[in-house]
Amino acid sequence: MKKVTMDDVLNKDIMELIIPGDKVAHVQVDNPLEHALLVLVKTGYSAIPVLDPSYKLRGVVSKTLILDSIFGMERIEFEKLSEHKVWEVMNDTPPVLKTNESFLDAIKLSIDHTFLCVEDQYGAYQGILTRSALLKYLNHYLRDNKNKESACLES
Ligand code: 2BA
Repeated sequence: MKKVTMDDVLNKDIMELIIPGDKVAHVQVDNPLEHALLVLVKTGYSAIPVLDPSYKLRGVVSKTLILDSIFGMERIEFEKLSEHKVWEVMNDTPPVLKTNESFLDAIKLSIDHTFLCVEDQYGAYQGILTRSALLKYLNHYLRDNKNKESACLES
């Protein structure tokens, strides 16, 4: 595997680390909650992006947000799953990373989020960048450097 330098890390094009939009599970703003819950349960993800019909990012919806919305004072109001739409419960200010932002910007945002939604400079949705993709890349860099240091000490 190619050695990674600190400059490589700081100048890493985040587009090389993202999961492209066509590989990311998503729901539409107008989908009923029951459809969103089904997608979340079947894919196994706890949260996924919400898009509109023009494929623009509108938010993020999670199992927790949906379940929280159907808990009434006395019972679980299952009928709400078919009556309410995704846009009513989603987080409409999801963490967004622009494609021209730096690797360090991505790390900073990822401290509080397991994944970031990625948009280009025109606001077109590109996919997601997961915290695990960033950690995997950093892990490669740190281990590579550690091995280099050990080799220097031994010689
Ligand atoms: P979570 O759903 O909370 O998933 C946390 C981690 O659990 C994932 O980390 C992955 O390592 C594992 N995991 C969960 N469901 C999985 C599944 N169905 N298949 C394989 N592994 C699964 P990451 O892969 O780094 O994902 C971080 C977050 O990004 C996920 O959080 C999810 O909210 C979102 N995500 C990742 N890939 C996605 C995709 N293809 N479509 C939609 N959302 C995705």
